[in-house]
Amino acid sequence: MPDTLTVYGFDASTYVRTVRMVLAEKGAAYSLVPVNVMAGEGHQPEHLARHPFGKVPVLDHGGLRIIETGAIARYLNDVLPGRSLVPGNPRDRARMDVAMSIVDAYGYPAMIGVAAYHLFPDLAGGKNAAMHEANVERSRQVLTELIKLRGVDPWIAGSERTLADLFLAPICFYVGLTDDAARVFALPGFTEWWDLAQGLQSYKATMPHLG
Ligand SMILES: N[C@@H](CCC(=O)N[C@@H](CS)C(=O)NCC(=O)O)C(=O)O
Repeated sequence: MPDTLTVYGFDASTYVRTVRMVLAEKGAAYSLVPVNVMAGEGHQPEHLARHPFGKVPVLDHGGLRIIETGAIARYLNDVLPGRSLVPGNPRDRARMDVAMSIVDAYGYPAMIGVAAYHLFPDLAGGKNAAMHEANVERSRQVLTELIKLRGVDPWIAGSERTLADLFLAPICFYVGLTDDAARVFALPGFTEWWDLAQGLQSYKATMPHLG
């Protein structure tokens, strides 16, 4: 019997959704064990034993535990059959890695900041207008750099979808729910990518159930 795949996390998490999109792209069966970090469950001893920094996702594959979305996504891409989500050529692979790093380091904090301002301000420490404007500007800067990286290609790192697209799409989903979507997304070339990303089966199949 093949080793089972278990993801610890919750479907509203953008990072968890990236991992779920990889699994959906590969057509892999897995179970999602709920850990709602918004309800403080990430810092319960049971979860800290899985992830010392109290974050989701965590992957368990037949007893092998992996944390950090980039590492999980690359591991799944390596071990699961199906079309690779990592470019075979070094040039596009570097573009993908740069994009994933930009999304992780600068995109997530700013764009989730924009979403939190509208959707869950209490969890983000209240509404701070100055910080919000800074997050909008930062989000636009991040998307501008990613569009530049994409160049003439349809996807961020080339002619096919890669992990970079699967990193960005779940975060754009939340910005898209807010009144700031128009100004954050009003960048030349963004809509073409966003339309493609929203059309992915793996995107549609992992829509979070927001209460
Ligand atoms: N660097 C981590 C970031 C994961 C992350 O920030 N996950 C969020 C949910 S989208 C989380 O667990 N937040 C809980 C917290 O910060 O306490 C990764 O790549 O997996």
